[in-house]
Amino acid sequence: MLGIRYPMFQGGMAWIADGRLAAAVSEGGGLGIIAAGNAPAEYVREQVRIAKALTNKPVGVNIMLMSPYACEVAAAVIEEKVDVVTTGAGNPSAYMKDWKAANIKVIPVVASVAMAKLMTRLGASALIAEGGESGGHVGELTTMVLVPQVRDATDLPVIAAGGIADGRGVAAAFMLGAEGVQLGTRFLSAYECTVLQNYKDKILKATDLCTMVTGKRLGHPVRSLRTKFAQNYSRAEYGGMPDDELEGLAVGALRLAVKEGDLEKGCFLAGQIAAMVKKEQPAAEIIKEIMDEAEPILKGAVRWVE
Ligand code: TUI
Repeated sequence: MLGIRYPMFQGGMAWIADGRLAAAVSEGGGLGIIAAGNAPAEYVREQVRIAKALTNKPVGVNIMLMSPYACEVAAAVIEEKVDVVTTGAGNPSAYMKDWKAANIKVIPVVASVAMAKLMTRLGASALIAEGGESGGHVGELTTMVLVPQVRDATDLPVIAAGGIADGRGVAAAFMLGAEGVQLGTRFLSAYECTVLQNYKDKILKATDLCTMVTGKRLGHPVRSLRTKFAQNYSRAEYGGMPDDELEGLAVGALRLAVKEGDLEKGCFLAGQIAAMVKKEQPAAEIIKEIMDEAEPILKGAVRWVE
């Protein structure tokens, strides 16, 4: 459907997944995805052009639907002739007709069965079933529970996301009914990922309990590294800080982590699988290593009886 060698997407990580990372992933045989995040359309146009100058392979754009610029980015991807659009953190129904008319393949993240059914009805090309092991904005369900239920709710290809960082995770996702995977945290360690070195180092040093979810009280739960900021926010959240003050704490926190490496005020988004990200590598090597590990696992189907 997409003309990619391996059924692997690189997740659209706000302020991190730029044209350079996306191009490197697409050149490596996966689908590179530029994250629009909270940026205006002009940023997205620029990144699409950077990616297209670096690769002839398809590249996607992820639209974060809570962004104040979501509407202008939705129009820009049509003008820039983007091949694939993924969406996150909301319901893209309002844009589906225009994207489809422009022949864009629309692949929304769904966090529930109801959303999977709605997106199927509205003409999505595939669905990303993202469980709460992921970094960033999280739904209620885990990957283990969400993927098979989305598989049963649609005839579309299902791409599993959340908690996958190696070949075993890919194989497990396929066993649950997925036909593709999306990885975010693992690509933070790609050479071509231009995030600050201290962000990468924090991922490389992460251990199993290094992430936590904050923001539930205001209805936007987000998984991030357990930094001083995350712990302070959590204390404020459960300590009765008024909503407007709490919102103020979170404003710009993502950008401060990525662009300034600010440990006091920055929110370092990361998935639970961060502990399994061990070294920096070229994006193409990450993809090949993972898929080479998954292949024999999937070929050697379990036999219970001799
Ligand atoms: O979107 C993500 N991950 C993200 S977005 C982000 S930026 C942000 N900044 C501040 C607050 C919140 C986010 C950082 N990480 N992943 C995809 C994803 N989408 N996970 C869950 C969902 C989702 C949730 C509800 C998709 C649809 C949905 O539908 C609700 C509805 O409106 O019906």
